[in-house]
Amino acid sequence: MMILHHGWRSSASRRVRLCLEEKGLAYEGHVVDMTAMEHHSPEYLKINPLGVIPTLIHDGRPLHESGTICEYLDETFPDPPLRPDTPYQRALMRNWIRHIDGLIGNLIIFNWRHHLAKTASQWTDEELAEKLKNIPSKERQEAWIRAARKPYTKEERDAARGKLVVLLDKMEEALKPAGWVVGKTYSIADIAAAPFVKRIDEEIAPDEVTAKKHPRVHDWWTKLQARPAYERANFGPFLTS
Ligand SMILES: N[C@@H](CCC(=O)N[C@@H](CS)C(=O)NCC(=O)O)C(=O)O
Repeated sequence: MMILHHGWRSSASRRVRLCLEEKGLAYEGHVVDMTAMEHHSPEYLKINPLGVIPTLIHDGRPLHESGTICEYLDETFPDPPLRPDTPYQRALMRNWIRHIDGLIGNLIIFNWRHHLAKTASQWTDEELAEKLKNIPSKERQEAWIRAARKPYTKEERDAARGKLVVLLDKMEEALKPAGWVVGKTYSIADIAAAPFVKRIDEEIAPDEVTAKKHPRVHDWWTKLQARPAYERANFGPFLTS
């Protein structure tokens, strides 16, 4: 049995859920409560030294990094395949995943405002300092300080939105030959992009995921959401509760 430590609204977790569902793999889901800092507890840091979600446990062994987890799942359970069949295209797929991973900070600017800032802003300075001690990376410490004390400004949100729109531009170009991000078929590159496009379409820049602005991305997104695995992966709305 596989166990997935995840969050319903976490983009990286959504990727892995989508991959598991595409493969038709059964798993036990453990929701990690980020507002309670469960992902920075000593027990969790043992299975995920970066203190982030998701983490997959397979055969008792933990694995972190959503892109790596998806590739691991595809190698371990090859049917249906989710990687292109040439080394070159697989390399391109990895570069896409890496590129999209590098954009996560631009989602955090929006996500955390709705989701974690409400809780974090109520912590006292002492509580905040105590929590920061358990966060492994400087970058994420800074993100929590921002969530707790210094909300992102309109300029920062605009800049982040701009970078996410550039992702759509890049995808628009990549989708030209076959309607998928890499090569001729659906792959982990599409899975990696899906949670980002979900957030952009839902809230960050809905007018950009349109037939008028990015027609190929619009068609790709319609096609991706129609996949039975998408429904089962339960991306859900971000902005509720
Ligand atoms: N590159 C990592 C990113 C994981 C990540 O940033 N997860 C976020 C949720 S989407 C998280 O756990 N954030 C908690 C924190 O930074 O404290 C992956 O793809 O697994």
